[in-house]
Amino acid sequence: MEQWSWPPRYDDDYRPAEGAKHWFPRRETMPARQRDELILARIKDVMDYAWARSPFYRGKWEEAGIHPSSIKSLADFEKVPVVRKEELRADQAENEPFGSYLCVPPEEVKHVNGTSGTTGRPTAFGINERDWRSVANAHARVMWAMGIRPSDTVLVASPLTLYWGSWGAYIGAERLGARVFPFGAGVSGQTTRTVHWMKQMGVTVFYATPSYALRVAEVARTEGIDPAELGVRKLFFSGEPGASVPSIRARIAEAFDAEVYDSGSMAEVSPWMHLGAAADEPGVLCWQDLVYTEVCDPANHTRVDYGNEGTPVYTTLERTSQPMIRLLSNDLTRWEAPSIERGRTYPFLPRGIYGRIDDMFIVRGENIYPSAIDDVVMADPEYGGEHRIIISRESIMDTLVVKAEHRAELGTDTRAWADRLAGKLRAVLGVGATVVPVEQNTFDRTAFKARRVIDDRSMLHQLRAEEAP
Ligand code: 8LE
Repeated sequence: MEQWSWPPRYDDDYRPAEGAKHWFPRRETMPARQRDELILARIKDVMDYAWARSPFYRGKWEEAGIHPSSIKSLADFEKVPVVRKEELRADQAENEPFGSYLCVPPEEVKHVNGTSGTTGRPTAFGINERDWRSVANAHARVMWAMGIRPSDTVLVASPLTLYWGSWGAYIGAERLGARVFPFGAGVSGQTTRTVHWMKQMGVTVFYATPSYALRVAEVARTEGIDPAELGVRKLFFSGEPGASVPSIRARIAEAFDAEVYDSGSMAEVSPWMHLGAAADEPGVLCWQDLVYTEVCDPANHTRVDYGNEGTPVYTTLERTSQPMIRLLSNDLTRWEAPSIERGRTYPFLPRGIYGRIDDMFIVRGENIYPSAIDDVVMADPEYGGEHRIIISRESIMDTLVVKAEHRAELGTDTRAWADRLAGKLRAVLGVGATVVPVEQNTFDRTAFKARRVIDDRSMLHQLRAEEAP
């Protein structure tokens, strides 16, 4: 198979012909069953490698009575215990700075990325040069499938911090041979400059979070620039739900008059574009030969059948520095069987990742995802650009309040609009929501991942805990 070896070795000079649809046609279109056999063999290589080098993995597997040699099928592999992010964090705290799951000598680590550390201890990602190149090659390949070409100018409009999203997009675009424009995001006043620089540099491809794309469009308009006139032909995203949420996707596509591609799993399992779209449609493919994805039952971590919902569990097949072997995402998605109709024989997540299991809340027995509320609210033509979701506990019942900005300039009746929106929410969610209209620009905009849910119940729980003896 094309440049398929362990440890990975890519020809950095390779690039398909401009008109080619696939970067690696065989790897991308071979019968899924045949690929699975190669993946199984690779999983064994990766497990042997980690067993020999990582006290973290060896200890974990010994405790579970598993030796790499006992994995004879992909079904056997489901018995390998999942890794939780907390375990990585704890192991790293004990084995500074990269944890005992680092499988190369620390001197070999040439790039450091990390989690933001807004919740708990930040985790450092130590990446050797080989992995950095593999990620660049993998991302170039997925971006090629999005139709990005060397003649493009790719704007990286996510924070150029420890966040792997930005760097992953950067090195992918660079490897593909495109022109990369790392403008970043998150600095005060930067968005206005972004808009003007986009125009000036002739940006044709835009990478950021979906929330930030909408912000850029909003600021462009206040600057008197129609975002559709900026010349962007494609936008690709990662970091949060949005690019596969119909109304958000439509808003972005319409604003920029361009194609929208979803991508993204988790920084730990970079190449994170292994969940990446290959067409201008909602959903992502699971590029199994890069990172093997199993959509699993959250209770027992075995694969659910195609057609069902579950939580993705990821295994990197090309990482040598900090390989991830069955990393539990705690996100939620639904997967479908591979079909050559989609141009690549990979499983498909038709709605992308819809959110974190932890972010789901239950109001009167109904499971509700913030992204489902976003979808309804953002589909409304009178929606003013930002909202907040407040779950509060009045008496015994949980209640859902959505504070949404209303476009007052339309001159329509705000109260009637709020009632109408509440009706739409009830129809979709199955529970009533109170819609509180607020003025436009009431809420802060984000340059990164949106945080729209305010959970009043946690405040209540906290008060109770403090009251307890
Ligand atoms: C729905 C993938 C990357 C580097 O952009 C990223 O955000 O990684 P990070 O910071 O480790 O956050 C991972 C989490 O972001 C995932 O577990 C998931 O909850 C969310 N996420 C990332 N990409 C998407 C996403 N949720 N759709 C996406 N495309």
